Amino acid sequence: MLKITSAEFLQGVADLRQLPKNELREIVFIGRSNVGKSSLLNKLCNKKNLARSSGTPGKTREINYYIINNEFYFVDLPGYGYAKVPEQMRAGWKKLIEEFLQRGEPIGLAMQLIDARQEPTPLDLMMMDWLEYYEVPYLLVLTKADKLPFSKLGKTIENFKELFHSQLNEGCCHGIVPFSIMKADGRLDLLKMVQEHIVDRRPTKKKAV
Ligand SMILES: Nc1nc2c(ncn2[C@@H]2O[C@H](COP(=O)(O)OP(=O)(O)O)[C@@H](O)[C@H]2O)c(=O)[nH]1
Ligand SMILES: [Mg+2]
Repeated sequence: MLKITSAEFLQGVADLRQLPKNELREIVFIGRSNVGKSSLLNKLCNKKNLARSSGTPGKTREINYYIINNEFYFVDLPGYGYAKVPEQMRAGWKKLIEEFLQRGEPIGLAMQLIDARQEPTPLDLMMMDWLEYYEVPYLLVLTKADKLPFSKLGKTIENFKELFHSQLNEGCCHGIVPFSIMKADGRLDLLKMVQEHIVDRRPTKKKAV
């Protein structure tokens, strides 16, 4: 099982020219503001304040890079869906995210977060369309699962499966995982997926002769 022994904030990126020079595999976190992205990152790393939750939702416009075990990156994309963001900023966000996803190969896995209690928003669906289009393997993570009774959680997962059948081509979706910061089990499921996707797509090292 993957053990996270070190996790540090590396840098914020507002423009793809500022991407870290060291090309390591990336695990990318995507979701609307307030969905629980910072909480998930902190929980996976067992660090209380690694990902800074921004006071004003929608204010973080940068892609935040964290370096994990000196081996791969956790990448926190700016949250979306905050109503008060001006149109011009929204266009900038779209361009940044689309260019980011187009890079393809460095991205080992994306985690698309959706609140377990809510229907996916049009922006959530657009994000999943992009992930499919750019062939990024991704997981659908249903956050705040503790706020739903167990029976309803099962129904929610069924509804998402339906959605994949009817609207998305589901080729790149590697699973639907309920998650709660209150419980340990979702964390282990996600770490297992992280481990698989940093190993599988890692470039082969040169053999010593
Ligand atoms: N009950 C519950 N609350 C959560 C969970 N995850 C996040 N939250 C709360 O939701 C709010 C937004 O979380 P945050 O991680 O800052 O969201 P972000 O904007 O997506 O980074 C905070 O008040 C968190 O404490 C969860 O699994 N269960
Ligand atoms: Mg956050």
